[in-house]
Amino acid sequence: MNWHSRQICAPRSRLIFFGTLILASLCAVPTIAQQPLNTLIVAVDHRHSTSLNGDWHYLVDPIGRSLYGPDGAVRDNGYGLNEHPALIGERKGQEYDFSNAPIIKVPGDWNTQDPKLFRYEGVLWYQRDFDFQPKPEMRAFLHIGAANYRSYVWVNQKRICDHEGGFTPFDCEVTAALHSGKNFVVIAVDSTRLVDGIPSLVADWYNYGGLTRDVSLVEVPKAFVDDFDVHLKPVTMDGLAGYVHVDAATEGMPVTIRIPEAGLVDTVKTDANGRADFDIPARNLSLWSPESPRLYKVQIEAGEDRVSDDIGFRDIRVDGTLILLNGKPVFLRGVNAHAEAVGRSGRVNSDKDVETIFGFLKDLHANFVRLCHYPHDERMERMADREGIMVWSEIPIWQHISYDKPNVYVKADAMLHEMIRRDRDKASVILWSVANETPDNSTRTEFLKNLVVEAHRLDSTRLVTAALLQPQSPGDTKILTDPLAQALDVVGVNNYVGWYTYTPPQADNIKFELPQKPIIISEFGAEAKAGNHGPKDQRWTEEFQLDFYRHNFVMLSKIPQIRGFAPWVLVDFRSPTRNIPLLQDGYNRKGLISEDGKNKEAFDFIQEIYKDGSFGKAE
Ligand code: GCB
Repeated sequence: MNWHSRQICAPRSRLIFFGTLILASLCAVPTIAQQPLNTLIVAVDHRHSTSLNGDWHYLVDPIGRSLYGPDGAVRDNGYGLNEHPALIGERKGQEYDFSNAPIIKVPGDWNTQDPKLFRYEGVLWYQRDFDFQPKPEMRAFLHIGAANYRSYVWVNQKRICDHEGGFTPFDCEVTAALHSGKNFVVIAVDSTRLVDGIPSLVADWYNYGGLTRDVSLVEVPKAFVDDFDVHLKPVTMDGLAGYVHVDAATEGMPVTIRIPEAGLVDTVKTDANGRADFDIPARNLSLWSPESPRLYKVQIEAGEDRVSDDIGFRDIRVDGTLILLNGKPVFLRGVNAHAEAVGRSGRVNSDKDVETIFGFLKDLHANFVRLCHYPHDERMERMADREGIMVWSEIPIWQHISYDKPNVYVKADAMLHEMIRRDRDKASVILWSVANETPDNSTRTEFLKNLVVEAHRLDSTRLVTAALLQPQSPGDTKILTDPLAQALDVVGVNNYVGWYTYTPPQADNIKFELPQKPIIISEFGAEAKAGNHGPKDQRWTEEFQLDFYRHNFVMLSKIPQIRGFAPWVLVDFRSPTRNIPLLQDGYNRKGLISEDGKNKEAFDFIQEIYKDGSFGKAE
């Protein structure tokens, strides 16, 4: 059975709080449970694949008529059939034609590729032809790195799969739909914001629509490794453990895990579900850390299938209020980053975009980045692995979503699964975040606590966190009372004292009472337009932003259990809610760097603090 359908309809503990009745209704939720199947193959970037990036034809359907029928269900006679209008004889089909439609680049959001589409939110159809020669005994999957927000896929007129969620990959099996020679694929992407979507209607980032990440065709043997996990055994650190899952395996199929550089090899056998667990003693591994980001080539062999990955081994855990990396206290000198390309418009989706961001991180002397507020392009985590930058990765639960709706929980759960499944092979990822700044009420708390339990169940080798709202208690002592904190390993606290409340100098007198857990100040920041200079009490000047950080570091450094900082935010980013002409012009200006790559004064200040490294050395 397919991974998604299994995850949605099986009676799992995480759904218990909705009760059995609701669970039964979950399996009838049409948008997810009845959708054609898709899966998620791990380490696709390490497999041989045929890129389908490049030029695609596109057609805009602003009212969605070619995709949805009058009842809202997906039509089976829409543009997915890729028909052509009859110029002679009887009318046939609908009135559209991809063959002479304009061209759009994939990967890429549509908003920044055609000025007419800049503010467009809705349905846009992509189509391209490709050549294919089926190989005997092989299967083919269409891999889509991310498509925002809902997507519907046809290949050679067959409806193949759907996916909801704008920031995680999915793979659709196309073996039976492909033939020798010319084939075509049509993908409808709908970026409409939904009350029951994740995020919901409102977010402080741009709703870039489309096929925003790589698209490729992956060919694998009939039985192939679709998922695996190879990790250092927590606490004892004296071996490797994990599993390999083989899709379409016969029971008892041998699976070999080999790490030549460490002289390790083990062969285990799949069980009736295609899963093979292993446990390999290993005492002399060089452990991954920011100072020494060692990666090992891990080779997995199952039947005809071979996959190799670059994996680092490390232990991350909490001891009281400390975060321990490989048994030693670590302090996270970080920053937040949105997935917005620097120096050009649009989403980060190339090696060059990623290198630019990591150039800034290195320049800042950061050892940590919070990839907000959704999973980023997989290249980011790969680079973090190589560069020794620890990562916080988050699903897009941002402030208000429909916490009371079971089908929304199903979506959140799917996004959590997809995030963890894609990136569990990345040593750099130390924190899974289930949400950002959510309202403190019991429905929300139950919802998120269940996600925390699920994250731990899926992955016992990482810490679970969430960014909580700034404590709002009256007076100068801010007491964090949100009960969600108790469920978290590490508590993220967002804080805008000196920007949304108080003035920067007033921050000196503010105190915090926070849980006795490791605390990361997951956001703090103030806006400044690069090049706008003036007195330090004048908002939107670089001097104000600098003064904000000076006072904030004084205030925040007094929190004894603080284990990391992430200023908000590395680079100015597009936001539909930032509309002060000349100062904002559609950008959130809390960047330490402008959208065209210029450092503001605050960058240099934080760089000095991080470079010095004495901060957080106390332990
Ligand atoms: C926040 C949000 C972040 C916003 C930021 C701001 O608390 O988590 O998404 O962009 O504040 O600039 O207001």
